[in-house]
Formats: sequence, structure tokens, C-alpha cells
Amino acid sequence: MMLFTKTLLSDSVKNLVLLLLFFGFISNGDALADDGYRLWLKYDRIQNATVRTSYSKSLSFIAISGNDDILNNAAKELQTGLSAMLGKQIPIVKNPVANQKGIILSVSAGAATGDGYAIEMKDGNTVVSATKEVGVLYGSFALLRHLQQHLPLEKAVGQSSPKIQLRMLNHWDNPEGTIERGYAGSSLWKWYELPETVDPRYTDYARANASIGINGTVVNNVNASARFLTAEYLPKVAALAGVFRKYGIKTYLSIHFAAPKTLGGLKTSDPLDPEVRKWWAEKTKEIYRAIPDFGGFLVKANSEGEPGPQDYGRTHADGANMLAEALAPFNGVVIWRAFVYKADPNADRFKAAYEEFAPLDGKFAKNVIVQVKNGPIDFQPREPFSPLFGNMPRTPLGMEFQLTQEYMGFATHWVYEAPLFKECLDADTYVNGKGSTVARIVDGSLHNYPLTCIAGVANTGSDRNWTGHPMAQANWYAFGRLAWDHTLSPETIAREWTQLALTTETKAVTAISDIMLRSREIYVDYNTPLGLSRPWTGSHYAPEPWQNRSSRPDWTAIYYHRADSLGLGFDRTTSGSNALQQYRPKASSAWLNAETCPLPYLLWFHHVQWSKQLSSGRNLWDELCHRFYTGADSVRWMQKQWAGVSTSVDPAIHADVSGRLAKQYKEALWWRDAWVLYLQTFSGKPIPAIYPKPDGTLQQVKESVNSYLMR
Ligand code: GCW
Repeated sequence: MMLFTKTLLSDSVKNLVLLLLFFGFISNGDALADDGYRLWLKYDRIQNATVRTSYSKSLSFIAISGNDDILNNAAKELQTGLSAMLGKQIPIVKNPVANQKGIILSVSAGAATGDGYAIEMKDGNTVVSATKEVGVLYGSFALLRHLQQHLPLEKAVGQSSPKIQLRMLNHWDNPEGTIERGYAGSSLWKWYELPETVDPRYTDYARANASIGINGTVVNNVNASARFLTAEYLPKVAALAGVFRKYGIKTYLSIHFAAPKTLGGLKTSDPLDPEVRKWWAEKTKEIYRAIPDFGGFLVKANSEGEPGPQDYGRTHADGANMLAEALAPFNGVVIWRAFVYKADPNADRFKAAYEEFAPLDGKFAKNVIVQVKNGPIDFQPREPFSPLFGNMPRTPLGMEFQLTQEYMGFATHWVYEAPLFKECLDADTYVNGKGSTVARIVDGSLHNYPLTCIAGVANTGSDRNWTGHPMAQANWYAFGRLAWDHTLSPETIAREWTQLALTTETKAVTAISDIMLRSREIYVDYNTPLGLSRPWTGSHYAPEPWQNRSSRPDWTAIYYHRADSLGLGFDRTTSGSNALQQYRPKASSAWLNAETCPLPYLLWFHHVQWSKQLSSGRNLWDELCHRFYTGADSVRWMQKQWAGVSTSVDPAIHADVSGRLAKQYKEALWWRDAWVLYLQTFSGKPIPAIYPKPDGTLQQVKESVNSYLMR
């Protein structure tokens, strides 16, 4: 609370609020309309006196020894949280106070290893211990999370260690402050002001990340500007790194592969050229002089027009290894993205990453991770898992999820993404027999990867509430929690987040997490049911299934849905592109046949006739109508459910979400009508009589989309 209000209130007002808090006159929640800034670190005063008194008795001091930045921040966070929740100032002390019970923070060999922590009860004290300072920080946040849910203190006891080493956010932020695919304002990083002015918000960003175990951040867009490597920008990046470091977060940069040419004035950026290698080695040294704990480089190369090693007839491995060599003396890593696909009119984009990367397995240097998007194409509302997972046993593969809702309704549609993340992590690749899940590949346990990594493309921006849609905060939260422990369920995380960020009233928690858990499936139903996808170019927001013109065929809508008079869907079986062959037979066996293919994936793999009877008992056309209509209609259920919690949630947040839901409903109808009317021109079938007629004609829907696109 204190840190989070710092940017809002002057010191004198803040002191007054604290004083009032101290004497219990007001609760935090009552004092200010909630603008969402505090995220899941609200630390509202505990209203239940029994709980408050029992915590007060056991948590009357916070003891730390030494003077480490990370430990100090752990203690400070506990102090902030406890003082606000208990309504009295809890002191930070060097030694436990005799005859009192409190919290002891301790870094000790033999405690939980790696980044992990242990919470124990010893002589009435609550001891948070770890082998590293950052583990103590994570343990402190875990304890606070526990207390924010008003759970019995003794139940906080336990140990926890993250399953994945590098848990990162990838920001697609540009030097001029815009964010590619960002829907929450402009960049958090005020490049123009840095490094002289360091916005306190950077600290709050670091706190939020550390609270869920995120330990790395790539601050700039993968469509990278070489500017970030200049003497002008490096001090700015270093200033951010200086803040993040104190919360255990390493800073990384996306690099522009052609920087030796564009920035260094060399004739080439060929990774095998000695001058180029030298240039990167020198540049890397310069970066480490400015940022001694710099994490490494993230690279998008030879993808969507970005330069890369293939411009010189070299491979992705050649490019990655050159950078790896420059970073190795500093223990830095190269995170090389597998998101590549060539402009080949006869190719299936689905197959591209596998075709490019699988043959390179084992050819990458030790400090290279290949980062793979969860699905084979591009962050669609539902995709099968990428067939690369499992097919590069000798190359650490990292996971890339997208938190920002590029294909999921920007900041208007409420889509809780944990079920999507989990669906992919739990998918079985069968590469080493049953149980070879994507999660076990990413956490390194299946192939003994020495490096493990998971990244989320950030959904944060300068909006006061960080994520635009207040409920999108849950996607940031869920990503961090799953990066730490992929065995957690979407439901556990939804309930936990709701309690921390919105309300602790049990009924409301259930009602809200019910919406969250259904929200992604509802979105899929009105947006891309039965395995439709929509990665065509354009706004990525408005429905344009008719879009058929672009500089490349795989940037049109018709390339993906393949609607014709016979049916709908992309044939990826042997009679089509045969992309299914990239999976192990056991993983794909159900998908191979349209009769057995689960409906959510049907049109990903099959071109299905309009009148084909499906396992649901409906034919394809009727099933599509059913999904589009029930999906859109379910937004009304979301609205009703949300209206029911109005007295349990802060009124400002409640009103904000209600407004977004009203818009979401309108736009769900928009998507429904666009698809149904467009597909009807191929199927020639009537919309089943049980459903109302679309709101307009196809022409009218097209016009409304055009006018949206002209905005
Ligand atoms: O989904 C596409 C986006 C691009 C993005 C690209 C990528 C950063 O539309 O905006 O570029 O993916 O992941 O590289």
C-alpha cells in the first residue's frame, strides 16, 4: 500500500492516511476508490477481528540480519503488508525480540535450494529461510499471499521451489514509447526521462513481478531497434536494471541482428565474419560494464522481415552461437525465437518452425535456449501444442505464451488465460512414452536440459491499472504462478488472485472465479470455434473472415479457414499438408481422423463437409451456429454473474468491468454475425430456427468492420 500510493499522494497526505490506518479509523479499501494500481498486493486491512488479533500476536516484528538490498526489500514488503493489514506499524529489527513472536528472515545453507524457500514455525516464530536472498524474498511474498487470504498462520508452513529457472516477461516496447500489441496505454519505460528520472513505478513493477517469482524481463520489442544498444540507451536500460536487481530480476535486451551494419558501420552482419563477431563481443562487454548482471539477448531473426543469419546463407544456429560466444564469458544467455515462417505460397505455416529448427537440434551452443510459441502458428485463442516440443531433446526449448490479448479481444474482452496455458503445458507429446508433457519438456525434466525458460509477452502499460482491462491482471498473475509451479490448477490461481485483488467474500470469490474459468471457452465459441483460427494480417481485433488480399497468401483469412462450397477447415492429414506427421503417432492418433478428432481441434486438421454429422449429434453447420450463438449469449451470463457481485467488489472496478462486458457482448454478436453470414455464403444452409436472426446483413457487418478499421 505505501509504495503503491507513493505516486498518488504527497508525503503529508500519505502520513495522514497512515496515521488513520494506524489507529484503525479507516481501512485502505475505504480510503481510496480502487483504481487497480495495487494489483494483487493490496494489503487491505483485515476486517475480521479474530483473524487480525491472532496474526497480531504472532507477527509483531520482522527480524533480518545483514544489509542486503533484496533482503531489505523482503523485510520492507512484509512491513508494508502487515502494517496495512493489521492496522499497526510492525517494526523491522536486527534480532528477534524477547518474549514476542515475529517473523525471522534467514539466508542459510541447507535451507530450500535454488530460488526456493521454506516457511517454518520455530519457538513460536515464523521463519522464512532460503539459500539465496531472492528465495527469502519469494518466501516473504508467499507468506503475505497466505495472510491476504486470511488463512491460519500455521498452514503457511512448507517449502516451495520453482520448476523453471528463467521466468520472464517479454515486453514488446519500442524506443519511442509505443508497445507493439499493447492495449494498456504506452510503455511503462519513460525512455525520454531515463536515466536521470527513475519513476517509482518501476519499483512497483518489480515488486509485482517478484511477488509471483518472475526473475527476468526483456525490456524491448523483439522487432528490435538497434537504438537500445547505443551509448544513449544503455544507461537508460542500466537505470531500470538498477531497480529490478533489488528484486531479483535480471534485465535482458532484444537485439537487432543487423546492428553491426546499421550501428557499427560494418559492411556485413554475417555471423561467421570475424569483424562481426568482434563487434558483438565488444558490444557485449560494453553492456556488462553498464549492467554487470545483464541476462542476455532475445532474438527474432529471419522472421516477418527481421534480419538474420539466413541473409548470409547461415543457419539460425550460426547466428545464435555467435551471440552465445560473446555472452559466455559473462554467463549470459541467448534466447532465440523459433517463430519463423517463410513466404512460400505452397507451404503450410503450421509446419515452418519444426522444419527450420528440428534439423538443428544439438547444433546450438550451451548457453542458447530456443523459445517456442505455445502453438505452431500464432497465439490463437486455441491451438494444438507446437510440434517442436519434444523434437529437440538436445536443445533447451523455452515456452513463449502471450499475456497481451492480441487475438483475444485486446483490453475489452475478459479472457482468463490460465486454462489456455495449462492446456498446452499438460498436453502429452508422447516423445518418451506416456506422460511426456510439454511442461516436462519446458521444465527440463524430460530431456535433462541444463537451462529452462518460460516467457510471457507482457500485457502491461502505462494505464493506471497496468493492464487496461482490470481482469487482465489475472493473466499476468497466472503466468507467474504457473512459471513457478506448472502443476497449479487454473481454478486455484483464479480463486487466489480474486481474493488478493478483488474480495475475500467466499460467495463472490466463487462467482468471479466461475466467470474466469469459463471465459476463454466462451470467447473461443463466439470467436474461433471448432478449431478455426484467424492469424491473418489486419487489426487482429475485428472480424474479417472474408479478407483475401495481402502481400503473402498466409496473411489472408481464407488461407486459414479454407471455406468452400464443400466444407470448412485446413486439411493437415496425409491428403493435405500432412503437418500431423510432425507429432508422435500417439499424440496425434485422435487428431488424424475426423471421426475421432476432438471438436475443439477439428478444423485445425480437417476440411469437413458442411453436412457431416459430428459427435455432438449436430452437423458441422449447425454445430458452428450453435457455438457462435451460445458463445455470444454466454457473455450475458458473464454480465449477470458480475452484476451479482456488485456489493463485494470495489465500485470503481465493478463499474469499469461492467462497461467492458457490455461492449464485449456487442462485439461477440459482431463476431458471431460476421462468421455466420460469411460462412453461410458457402454452406448455403439456413441458420437453425431456434436462433434469432443476425443483427444485419453480411454487407452491413462488412461496413461496420470497415468503419472500425478506418478509425
Ligand atoms: O503475432 C505476431 C504479431 C507481431 C509480433 C509477432 C512475433 C512482435 O502480430 O506483432 O511481432 O507475432 O511474435 O514476433
